[in-house]
Amino acid sequence: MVDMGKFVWLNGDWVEAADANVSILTHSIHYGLSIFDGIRCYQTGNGPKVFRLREHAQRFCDSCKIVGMDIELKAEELEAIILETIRRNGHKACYIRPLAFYGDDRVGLNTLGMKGRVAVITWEWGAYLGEEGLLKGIRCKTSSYTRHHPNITMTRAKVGGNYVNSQMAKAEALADGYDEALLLDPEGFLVEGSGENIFIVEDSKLITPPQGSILPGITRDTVMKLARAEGIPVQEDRLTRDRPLIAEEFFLSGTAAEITPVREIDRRVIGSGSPGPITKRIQELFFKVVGGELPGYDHWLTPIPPNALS
Ligand code: PPE
Repeated sequence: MVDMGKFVWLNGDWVEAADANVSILTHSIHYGLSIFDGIRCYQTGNGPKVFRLREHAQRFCDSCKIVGMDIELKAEELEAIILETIRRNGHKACYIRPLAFYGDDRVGLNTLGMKGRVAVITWEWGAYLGEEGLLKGIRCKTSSYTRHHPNITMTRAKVGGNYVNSQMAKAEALADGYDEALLLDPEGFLVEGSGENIFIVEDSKLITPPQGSILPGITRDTVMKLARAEGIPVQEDRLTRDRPLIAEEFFLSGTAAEITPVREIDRRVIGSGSPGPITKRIQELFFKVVGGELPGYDHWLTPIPPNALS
């Protein structure tokens, strides 16, 4: 069982987590059209702070717009609801899951005119790929599943249904004894993990796949900005699946996965087999930033006000 915060915001009210339930005819359960995002709130020296809340709230609203789901909520309103949910639940650090879905007002595929319902759920979530993974690196498998073409399902949007593909890839990788799956796009270029963006280090430069079929991750953007500020060159380039095998370093980025080093892909050891200097430096900078310990990045951290909704 996931240990949720005491209250969930559901359609305009805070309800106890145990009572935050939906009908069996909930449209999104039947047809997979839901929108979600994932945000982390970190403990800092000055109380809990939400990392890049503005960007996550905006992406959530953009995802709804992309699929034509009307949630009657602006990004700023969602931000206030998220902050108030964290305050009510008394979290010091947590993962935040805004969710938009179609309810039980209709069956059938016609969603025109339907309104999206919204929930904000929080829970405490440790290292997504394990503490040891963060420290020593994980083992990945190139998946037999292909990442969506953006004209099949729109990949900029965090649509629940898009994640059927990620779940297949993840289950396959785990069943085969790996920790995570890596996916190729329909043209055969390596683009993403099942729930993370990817970076390789080549000639001491960071290289990450360009926008296309990827979810343009907020952690990906954070890594690119931190690296450039540190004087580490960053390039966007398409990656054939053989390129990471001979890269110096490889890591994954994501809200849940944070900065997770990869030590092995398809039974080939990457670099020295343990996290390399650039991965370690990026990881260190990332945790300093989210912990409020690096000057100059306060604008990425939102404190929890006494009442965000007043
Ligand atoms: N690609 C995919 C496919 C993806 O799902 C995520 C986040 C990212 C890249 C990284 O995006 P960002 O979080 O903005 O840096 N995946 C979320 C879901 C994890 C889950 O298992 O649930 C997350 O990290 O919150």
